[in-house]
Amino acid sequence: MAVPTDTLMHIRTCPLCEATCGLEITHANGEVLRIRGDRDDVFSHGYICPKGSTLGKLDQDPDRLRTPMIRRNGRHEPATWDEAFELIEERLQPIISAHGPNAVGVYLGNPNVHSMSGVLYVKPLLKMLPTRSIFSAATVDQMPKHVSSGYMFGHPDLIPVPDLDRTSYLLMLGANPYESNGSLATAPDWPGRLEAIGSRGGKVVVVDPRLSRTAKAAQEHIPVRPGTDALFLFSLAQVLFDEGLIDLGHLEGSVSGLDELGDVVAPFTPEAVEAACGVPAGTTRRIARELASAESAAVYSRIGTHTARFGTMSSWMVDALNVITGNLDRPGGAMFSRPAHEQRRNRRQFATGRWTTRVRSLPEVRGELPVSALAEEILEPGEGQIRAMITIAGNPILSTPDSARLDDAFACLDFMVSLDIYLNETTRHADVILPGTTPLRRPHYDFAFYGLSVRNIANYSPAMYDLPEGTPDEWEILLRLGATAGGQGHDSDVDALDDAIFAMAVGSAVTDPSSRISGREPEEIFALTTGGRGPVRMLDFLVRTGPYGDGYGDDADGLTLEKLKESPHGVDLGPLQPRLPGDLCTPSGKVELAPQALLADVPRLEAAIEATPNGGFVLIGRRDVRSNNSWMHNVDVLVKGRERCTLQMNPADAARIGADGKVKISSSAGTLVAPVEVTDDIMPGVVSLPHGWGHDLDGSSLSVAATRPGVNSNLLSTGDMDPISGNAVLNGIPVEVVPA
Ligand SMILES: Nc1nc2c(c(=O)[nH]1)N[C@H]1C(S)=C(S)[C@@H](COP(=O)(O)OP(=O)(O)OC[C@H]3O[C@@H](n4cnc5c(=O)[nH]c(N)nc54)[C@H](O)[C@@H]3O)O[C@H]1N2
Ligand SMILES: Nc1nc2c(c(=O)[nH]1)N[C@H]1C(S)=C(S)[C@@H](COP(=O)(O)OP(=O)(O)OC[C@H]3O[C@@H](n4cnc5c(=O)[nH]c(N)nc54)[C@H](O)[C@@H]3O)O[C@H]1N2
Ligand code: SF4
Ligand SMILES: [Mo]
Repeated sequence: MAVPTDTLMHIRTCPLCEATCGLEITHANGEVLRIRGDRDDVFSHGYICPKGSTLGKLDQDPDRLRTPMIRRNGRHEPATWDEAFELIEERLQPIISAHGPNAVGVYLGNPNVHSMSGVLYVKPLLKMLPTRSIFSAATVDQMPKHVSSGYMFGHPDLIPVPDLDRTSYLLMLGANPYESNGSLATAPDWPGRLEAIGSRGGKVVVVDPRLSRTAKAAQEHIPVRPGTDALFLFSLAQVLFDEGLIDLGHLEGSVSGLDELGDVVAPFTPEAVEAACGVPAGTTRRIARELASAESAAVYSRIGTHTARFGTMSSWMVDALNVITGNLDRPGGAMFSRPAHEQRRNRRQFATGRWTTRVRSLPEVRGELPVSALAEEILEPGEGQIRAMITIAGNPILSTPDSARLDDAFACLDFMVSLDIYLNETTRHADVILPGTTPLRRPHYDFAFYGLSVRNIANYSPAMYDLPEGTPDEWEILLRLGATAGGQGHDSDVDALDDAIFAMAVGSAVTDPSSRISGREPEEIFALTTGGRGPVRMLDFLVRTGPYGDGYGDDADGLTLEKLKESPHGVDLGPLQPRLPGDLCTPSGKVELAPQALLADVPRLEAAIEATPNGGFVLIGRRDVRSNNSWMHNVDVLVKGRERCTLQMNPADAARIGADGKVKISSSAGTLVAPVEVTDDIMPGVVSLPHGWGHDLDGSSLSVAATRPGVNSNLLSTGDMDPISGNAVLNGIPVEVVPA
């Protein structure tokens, strides 16, 4: 390939998943020539996965939306920004006037946490449109972790991460970072970091109904019956209490509820739960002793345990095990990151259920409602019914449970707006689609994931391409949408709104006695802050007032946006440091091992001890490194090759039912037909189908994805949920499988 003379090099952080890899992008004349891992990145050291190298293709995808679209007579047609916002105002305002703001539902998808705009500007939108009908991908994902953290540590975002690079023992449940690249524990190159644990004489144990790639690479794999992790985790704790292996380490004196915890786990002996979990009692006892005797150890669990009936019970016991083995908040154990943008958190009692859903009275959690309840909140007539929807970077028609019903519900809405980069399964229902900003055209700093990182890192990337003339950035779209929906008019002054938001942030910092800029003049702070406006200005402010910041002058060596700009490969702020008890936010100032709200769900778990398998199949999901939930299947290099949307089944099961070729899978929610893949990697009685497929719905415009549509696994998931967190049950769904 002849390299054009005007070739440019751009360094940026990949925003696609939680791993935050550094990319080195060679480009010329508006075309990406090559993307490879940035070997000088302080965190990823050159690691990259197949998705990271496709950002140029994503940007150039002809199907990607570049102008607003308005649906007229059932077809989406290009429109101007003014036309789009005028129509939003004209259609949304009467609904709000007649039925109130709760008649407008909002669904927030996963990419919101992968962009500066989403993290910083969705909140102001929701403030302007003060609806309580808020739903997000969090309730098909990690809500149990927020709930257990809220009760145990006092804040739903105080989430400990395994200290991967220093631990000598990692017990990992329901996670497959060889495919997912890790979640709620940010680390580029999980595979390399896991292998290093083995190389330094440590051990990785993977608990998973499937022999996943991660399980294959681990020192030990323990197959578990789907949905029974909580029983297994409770029994580990039972052994530790029973055998006198409790050691609180440096948290001695900072923990409350130890005796109650001991009492509550007592019935969950390894022998009692063995039949339900499928884990031999001897194995459970051995793992408990290994955990207790390891030089350092971390228990870590992810989506396979969170999207389950006892998601919060599992999440609680994971951290309880870290505490009672003395591993919470110590090097090599489970620790808390301290990101550069962190602001002080106050102590307060975590609570849920401040309001509830209308139809099933399901509690609000963190200000949102379970997405499993969205369809009924739209379909069930009556006071408080949702009549209009705003979806922001989400594809709930593929990603959330009982999708056929949600598809029907969206078709019944009076009005819908989507902010998205594609006309896809969800946005095809929208009356107006506003085109979002793609990764190469926006600045980036990982607000969400540096707070969950296994090392403290700060890395800022400017936009690689400017936005085309007249195209607003996503934060501007969010503000204009908020103002339009909130009745401030469709052509509000977005810059003035942004200035007001920034002034508010500065105003509350200078009047907060604990802030580093307490008592300073707001005007002085405005004048010193760089970054123009929008999220980059806010980043400068947050970093400078954060734990490593220059404090606007009180520490000349401290971090600023300017310093981040001078370090395109990132700033390494070092390994994680102990933070407890000082940073606990519980009213008691202690780790709460046995919060009442969690104790209340234990009887339900106890009843599950008796629920032994009935011989039917249960369905679980899985991820493939080339996918990213539902939305990267339009990039040809990621979907070519062998079919990946297959139902995995154990050979013994396949022989028993005569499965060969295609099979029909049915649950109480629906039926679909998929190719079977017979493999020893999955335990008998369990079948696995990936999510995010099913790109064959009329009205989408995904020309590549449509050639390899696959099937939507969420046609089979039901409205079933973990009652404490409202998280959907996506793993462990009873299904019937027969040859098609
Ligand atoms: N059965 C089953 N279902 C699952 C899961 C599972 O394991 N099993 N996993 C769940 C999990 S963990 C998650 S997080 C959810 C995800 O659920 P969602 O967030 O609802 O789904 P995504 O597939 O991530 O869809 C993202 C949407 O954002 C759009 N998009 C991408 N980038 C941008 C951008 O920069 N700006 C804008 N405006 N739009 C953008 C895409 O086109 C797409 O429409 O799925 C969940 N669903
Ligand atoms: N390639 C790729 N990467 C991704 C994504 C993607 O879609 N594709 N999505 C991103 C998102 S939004 C998220 S949240 C993360 C998720 O990241 P992970 O949590 O690592 O998710 P998975 O890779 O689905 O791994 C879940 C594992 O749980 C197992 N499992 C299923 N049911 C059970 C059970 O009952 N018990 C136990 N112990 N295990 C069970 C499955 O077999 C699977 O191996 O990945 C992120 N990264
Ligand atoms: S692992 Fe995640 S962050 Fe790294 S290149 Fe792949 S998609 Fe991007
Ligand atoms: Mo997720």
